[in-house]
Amino acid sequence: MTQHREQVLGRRVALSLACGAILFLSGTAAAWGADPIATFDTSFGTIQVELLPQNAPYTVQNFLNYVDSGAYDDMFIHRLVYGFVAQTGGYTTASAPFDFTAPPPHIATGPSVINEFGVSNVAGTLAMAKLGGDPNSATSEFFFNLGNNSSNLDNQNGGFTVFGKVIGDSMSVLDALASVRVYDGTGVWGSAFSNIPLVNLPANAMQVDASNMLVIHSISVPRVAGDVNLDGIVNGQDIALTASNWGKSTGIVLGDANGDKTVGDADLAMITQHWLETLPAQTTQTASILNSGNAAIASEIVTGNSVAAVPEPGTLLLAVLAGMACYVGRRLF
Ligand SMILES: [Ca+2]
Ligand SMILES: [Ca+2]
Repeated sequence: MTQHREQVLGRRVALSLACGAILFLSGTAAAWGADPIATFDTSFGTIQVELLPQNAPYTVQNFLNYVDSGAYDDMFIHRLVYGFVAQTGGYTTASAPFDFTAPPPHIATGPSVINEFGVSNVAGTLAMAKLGGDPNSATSEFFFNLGNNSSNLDNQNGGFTVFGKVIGDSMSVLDALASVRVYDGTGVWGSAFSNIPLVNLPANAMQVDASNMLVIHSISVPRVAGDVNLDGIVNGQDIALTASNWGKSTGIVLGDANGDKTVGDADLAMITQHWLETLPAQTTQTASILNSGNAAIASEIVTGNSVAAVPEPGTLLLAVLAGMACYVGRRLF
C-alpha cells in the first residue's frame, strides 16, 4: 500500500509539474530541439545516423538500450546482400577468432519491441530485423537499406520499422561495402551466415579473426540527461512522457531518464535537475539526408574465392565456407 501511495503521489506530482511546464511553455515558442545523432565508429569508416524517436520511439529506445549496455560493442556485419541490406546487431567479435566448428554466439537479447513501421525503407535508412510472420518480434538485429527497398520491405510482415537515416556523406562509407567479398557460411555456421562479408581472408584460413570482419567498434549518441523523448531539450514534454509511463518496468520503457528500466521519482528528479538544458548545436545539427539510392553497389553477388575451385585438404573447411551461394535477398529476416 505504501508503494501504491507513493506511486499515486508521484503521478500527481508529475502531472502537476507537467501542467506547470505546459503553462510555462505556452508563452514561448515551442522549443523543440533536434533528433539524436549516432556516430558509428567502424573498421570501414565513420557512419553518422540520425535517429528518429518521433517516428519510432520504442524502437529508438530499444536501440539505445543495447548501445548503453555495451552489447553492441564490436559487433560485425554478418549479412551483406549487395544493393539490398547490410545486417548487424546480432554478433560481436568478443570471442573471436572463430573456427568452423561452431558459429559465433548471438548477443543476449532483451524484450521484443513493438512494430513501429511508418518511415519507408528507402536507401540509407536503418530498420529492425524480425522473425517472419511476427511483426512485433524485433530485438537486437537491424540493417542498413543499401537500395530502395520500399516496395518490398514496406509491404510485408507489417512493414519493417525504420528508426534511423544515414546522414551527410556517410552513405559513401556504405558504398564501399560493394567491394567486399561475401561468403556463404551456411554449411559451417548456419543460414544466418549465408552472406557474410569477409576481408583479407587467406587462402588456407582455418578460422576467421576480427580483422577479417566488418566491425562496428562502438556507437556514441550524445544526449542530455533527462531528455527522455530525445528531442534535444529537457522540458515539459519529457515530464509528460514520464508521467504517462509512471510505474512501468516491463518491456521497452519510455520516460526512463536514469536508465534503470523503471519509471518513477528518480526520473522526475533528473528531468527537473536538467530543466531546459539542450545539446550543443553542433551535435544536434542534422545534415542532408541521402535517399538517392546507391548506384555504386553491384546487383550481382560475388562468392567464394580461388580455393573454392580446387579444394585441398588444408582448405576444405574454407571451401565449404566460401562455396556455392545463392541470392536469397528476398527471404525473411
Ligand atoms: Ca525532450
Ligand atoms: Ca528510471
